[in-house]
Amino acid sequence: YSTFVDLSDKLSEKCGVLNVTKITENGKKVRKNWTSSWTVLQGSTLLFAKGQNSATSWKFGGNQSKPEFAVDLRGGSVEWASKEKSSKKHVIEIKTRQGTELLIQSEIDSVITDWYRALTEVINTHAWE
Ligand code: I3S
Repeated sequence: YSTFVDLSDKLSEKCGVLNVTKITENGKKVRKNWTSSWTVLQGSTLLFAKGQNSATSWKFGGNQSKPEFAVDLRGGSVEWASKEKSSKKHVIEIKTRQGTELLIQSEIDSVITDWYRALTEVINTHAWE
């Protein structure tokens, strides 16, 4: 675990494993499907890679390094999800300008708090683009 922390500190991007589900796609409500996903914040793009070896292949450019999906955070919003959105603890709701809504969650509150901070910073930085 400490190796992982050391590695991610050296990368300019933020990354880690989160639980993720889409709730809306292109403005339409979709069925929740929580999955554990390797998550990367790269500039103003948030990328998700599914699969067991996502972390390794992402960093070392393996053939699974393509993201499962990616969202552009510019012009979007981030907030703590209300109880109506999920019964889980520590859930963040992300809305994009393109009409996608996602929930991301971690059982570890320091982890999700760091993500909240990072995402808020990106959204504030790119608010007027
Ligand atoms: O908001 P919902 O519909 O109560 O979300 C829950 C369901 O999506 C449920 O799946 P199915 O209804 O497809 O079987 C999930 O297993 C739950 O995890 C969802 O709720 P939470 O509160 O965990 O986000």
